[in-house]
Amino acid sequence: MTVDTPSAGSAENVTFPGVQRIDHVGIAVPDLDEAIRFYTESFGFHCVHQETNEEQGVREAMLAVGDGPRLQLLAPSRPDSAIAKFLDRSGPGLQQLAYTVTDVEAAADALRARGLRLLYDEPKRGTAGSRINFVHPKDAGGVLVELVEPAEAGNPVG
Ligand code: V0V
Repeated sequence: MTVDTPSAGSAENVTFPGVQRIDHVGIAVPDLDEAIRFYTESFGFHCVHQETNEEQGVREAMLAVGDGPRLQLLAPSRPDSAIAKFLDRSGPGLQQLAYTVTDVEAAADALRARGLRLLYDEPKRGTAGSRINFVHPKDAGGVLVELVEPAEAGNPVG
């Protein structure tokens, strides 16, 4: 398989984005309460957090099992949101893969330097006061990649 790598500078002047771990996997769902029920009753996840993010147009729930990455269930809170568009086009399913980073601005800069398109010029507010940005799926092998700087690691946005 041939993989096209975005144009980048020479190895010595390119920094890495500071990815620490997989933070969560985001799943688009039409009905949040029904999806929470499905994942808790079928797989033994438990819901650790819920909120509505008006800017992103989502009602979301974080589900945990053990100490591994979390599942983020994402339901649209309005019809013009990214999740509503995703559901219309693709139906329910995997929408994003999120990485924990130490510094979301530094991570975004490092990825921009490699030629990847970031969706936002500045970080937005994510779950539980985290700071987030996204890599365009067309620049990341067809995967919408989210960068998450947890609130504890820096100053929350908004
Ligand atoms: C679209 N495409 C995807 C995709 N969404 N590919 C993989 N995964 C996805 N999730 C493909 C689509 O099929 C097209 O492919 C192409 O990208 C461009 O599509 P488009 O029509 O131009 O773009 P849109 O309008 O569908 O927008 C796609 C993006 C949008 C990624 C730009 O969804 C976005 O802004 N997402 C970031 C915000 C977000 O996802 N918020 C909800 C989660 P073809 O047909 O050209 O081949 S909020 C959240 O995660 C929070 C709060 C948190 O974690 O804390």
